[in-house]
Amino acid sequence: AAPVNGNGTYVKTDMPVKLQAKGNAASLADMEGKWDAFTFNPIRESQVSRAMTRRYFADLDNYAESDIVIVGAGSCGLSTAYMLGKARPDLKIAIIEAGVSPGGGAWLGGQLFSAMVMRKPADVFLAELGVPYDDEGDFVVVKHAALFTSTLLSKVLAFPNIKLFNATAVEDLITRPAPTASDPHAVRIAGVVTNWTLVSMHHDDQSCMDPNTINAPLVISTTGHDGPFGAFSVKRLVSMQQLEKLGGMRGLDMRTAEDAIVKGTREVVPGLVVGGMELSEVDGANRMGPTFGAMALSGVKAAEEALRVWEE
Ligand code: AHZ
Repeated sequence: AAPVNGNGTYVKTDMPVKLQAKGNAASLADMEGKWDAFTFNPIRESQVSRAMTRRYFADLDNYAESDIVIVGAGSCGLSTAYMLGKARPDLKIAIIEAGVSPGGGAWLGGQLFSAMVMRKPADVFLAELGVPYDDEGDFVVVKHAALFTSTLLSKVLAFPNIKLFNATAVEDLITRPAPTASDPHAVRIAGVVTNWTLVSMHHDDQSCMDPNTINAPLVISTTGHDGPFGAFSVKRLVSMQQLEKLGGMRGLDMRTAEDAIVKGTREVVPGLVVGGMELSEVDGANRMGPTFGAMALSGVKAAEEALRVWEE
């Protein structure tokens, strides 16, 4: 059979016919007890290189015009992507994640502990994903945070209309003038400026390496609270004078923080929806520490907000 690409469609291969031979197995059972005679099918290094680079550059070309860009693939950004990918297979959605490994802070439950706590009613999101949990009354516990994150990630990556560009940082926002009666300098966000994260980290000691761009009428920013990379878009809104100042994330209060983040998830300036802990920096909301229900449901609401804006 011809090889298939990630979208499940058949693609032409450059592999010369004379290299295609032996070593095919219909199932793992075909290999059992036959390891002495085992051999992989032949390959040439350039085929590996081209198999990767051709797809990557085709994706860069394709997603240079996206419908929605999600900045940050933490628990909120991935939850947003899941909802959008499921609801709207017709939309082209790019996720830009600065880290090599997507998932943000959601690989552990808190500190170095494995279990992840979600307060009800966020259990419905786990049920939607098919992630098992222990029911402890008002909250549920997933046995390992990585089970939540890897399940969510695997579903997001399987959507044919979603492309994750990891190890890629958003360095700036694209803006277009959108003056209003009260603010002649108002803009709308119209895409993102990107660079490979390793390049972004070396602007101080390398000569100028200019960035790349993705045009999109709608950007959803979920870059987490302030830190080396976090709260990226909302800090930029302040420096470009589209927000007067940030409220600044307040201390931890589990009782109030999660409701505030979910309720506050919204389009903060035209074309930019903000969700997850990045929002706490805008609104001066408390942090919640190691409970993740608000991240999942802020993602659900961010997707709903994005589709409302999209349809306007
Ligand atoms: O790498 C970042 C992380 O994976 C990524 N990111 C940040 N800046 C970026 C940029 N370009 C591209 N400029 C960028 N990617 O954004 C992701 C944010 O994930 P996160 O897990 O930090 O944020 P979240 O809001 O999805 O989840 C927050 C989880 C927290 S923090 C917290 C507390 O401190 O009390 N409690 C919870 C539940």
